[in-house]
Amino acid sequence: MFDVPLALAGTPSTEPRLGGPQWVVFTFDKPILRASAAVLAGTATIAAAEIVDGEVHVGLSQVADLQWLTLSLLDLQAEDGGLLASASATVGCISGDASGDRITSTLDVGLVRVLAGSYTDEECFRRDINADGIISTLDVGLVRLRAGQCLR
Ligand SMILES: [Ca+2]
Repeated sequence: MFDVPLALAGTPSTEPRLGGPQWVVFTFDKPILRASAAVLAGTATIAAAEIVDGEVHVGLSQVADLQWLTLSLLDLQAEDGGLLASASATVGCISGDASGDRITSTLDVGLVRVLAGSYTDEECFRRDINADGIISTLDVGLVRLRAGQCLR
């Protein structure tokens, strides 16, 4: 699976794949021992909150499309005993937005179509809308269906 880096300032990044973000990974300047996760804004269900190699991995399900989703970590404790009250991150959920401009349009359809037949890699994963590992006519159709959406 390929990852969308989340911006900590300015306009949040968007997730173009169906079902929205499945996992959000929080990395801190020191390893984390424990944390709990909550949805601060938007619609999604926290399916898991795990510590993996000192990072906090938050698993999501039932993520609504066309929304800004903000996740919050609470009761953070670092391995060295340090405490942090909370941390949060926001991601835009707009399936079909291959270009990442928060609008679905014929531009996105073209971006996906031009790579139809390619395997998904770090460069082009935003165009694999159904995240099945290949950019295909299925993805072109999905983007076309969603054209005309805008995340404000
Ligand atoms: Ca695909």
